Amino acid sequence: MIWNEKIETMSRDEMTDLQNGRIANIAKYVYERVPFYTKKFDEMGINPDDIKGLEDLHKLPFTKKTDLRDNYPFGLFAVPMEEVVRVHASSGTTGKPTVVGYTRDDIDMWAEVCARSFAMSGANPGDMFQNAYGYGLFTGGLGMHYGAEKMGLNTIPVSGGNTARQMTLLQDFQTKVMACTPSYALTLADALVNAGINPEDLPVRNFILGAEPWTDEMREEIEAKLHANAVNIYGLSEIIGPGVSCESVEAKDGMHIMEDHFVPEIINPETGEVLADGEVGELVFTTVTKQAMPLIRYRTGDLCSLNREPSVCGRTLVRMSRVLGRADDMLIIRGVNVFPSQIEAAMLGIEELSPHYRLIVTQQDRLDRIEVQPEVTKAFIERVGEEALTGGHTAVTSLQKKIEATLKESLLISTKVTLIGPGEAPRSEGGKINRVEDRR
Ligand code: DLL
Repeated sequence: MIWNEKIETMSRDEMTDLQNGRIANIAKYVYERVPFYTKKFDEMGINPDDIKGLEDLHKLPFTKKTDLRDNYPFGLFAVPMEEVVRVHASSGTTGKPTVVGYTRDDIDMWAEVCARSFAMSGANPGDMFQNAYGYGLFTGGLGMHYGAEKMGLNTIPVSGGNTARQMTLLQDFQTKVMACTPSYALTLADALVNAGINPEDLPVRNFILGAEPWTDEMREEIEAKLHANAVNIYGLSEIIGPGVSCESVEAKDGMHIMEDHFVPEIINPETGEVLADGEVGELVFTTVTKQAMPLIRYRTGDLCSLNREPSVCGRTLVRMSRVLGRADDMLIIRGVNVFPSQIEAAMLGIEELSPHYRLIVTQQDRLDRIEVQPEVTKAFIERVGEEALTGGHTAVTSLQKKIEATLKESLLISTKVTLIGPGEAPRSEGGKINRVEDRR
């Protein structure tokens, strides 16, 4: 089903008209209400009345994550605190968290874009829905929760982690739709098999996965293991949370951006120049309807491309590709740009490996070096024996060589590969996973 036919199948001309009006409004709104933008516009000599729409968007300043930190916690809010009904925050690894705020209308809009996402993922009103995104300051849990209730799903607010409980609910409540991170979907698949439960016997058929990068190869693995559809959902706290974009289950080919609320651009991350559809660059959003904390040309750090071709699902909303990496987790290994997702995609075809791995990044003589530690399958260990991994067994050495050759072919650089045993690589315990150990 399509949740909002009028918007989601709008012609390009109608969408452009809608966006033009909203861009003009938001430029005035932030200029009048947010001192940070008043100052920025004045410094750049921008008169908000001159901003008439999409064509003028490139004249506006970028907003960066550091601007949120500099105005911590509520300095970018455009409404008095009495109008703010919710705050969320995303935990950074260093420093203060990034704080975002919502008015009641913002919460309604968020529920709307999440309801559209559920429909895209194949959910229908009345379906049993198990929400395994974390509830709390993280936007995943509550964001999806409100969208699910808006659609009329039977919402189970189980939150993240506690795999034993997730499995009980999947069986006893007969869950049909489930949301979690893709890495947790894999944790769950393995746990089900270990508990002697065949996922095929469970009614769960739609997984709505996001909050971290993953690959098409990983989708195949998840779908095969769980006997279900897995669609990609994208979002970030600064823009709203989950529901910025989502794939349709019919196409599974790029995530439709809710562009009536979040106007996307792709830029060259070095020069800031706007790139054409199809070109890979940094994704930038202008929120055109948000009240509490609207952001102008917010630089997400996520690298992807845009596609305006109509989709087989009937939606006309522009699609973004998978996130290919983050501008800031790109590793430069002897002059070559490498993203962890490329390594993952290259290794997923190798039968002796599980989909789990760890990457260790070090620096020697000011050069990044990367050690790839893929985990072998149980079947492989049963064949070669427990000690083989450390003992220089020929099967191990030849597998190592095979992986090194595969990585060299896809990354164009040599990497060191060390095999690790089943269960040694990090697993998702419910939330986002971190596979890169940066020792620089
Ligand atoms: O992760 C919101 C979310 C919750 C999205 C649940 C989807 C599902 P943050 O914690 O602020 O918000 O992290 C945002 O996560 O800039 C991306 O780098 C990454 N990310 C989110 N979704 C995807 C995805 C939530 N589908 C940051 N693919 C973003 C790749 C994703 N990366």
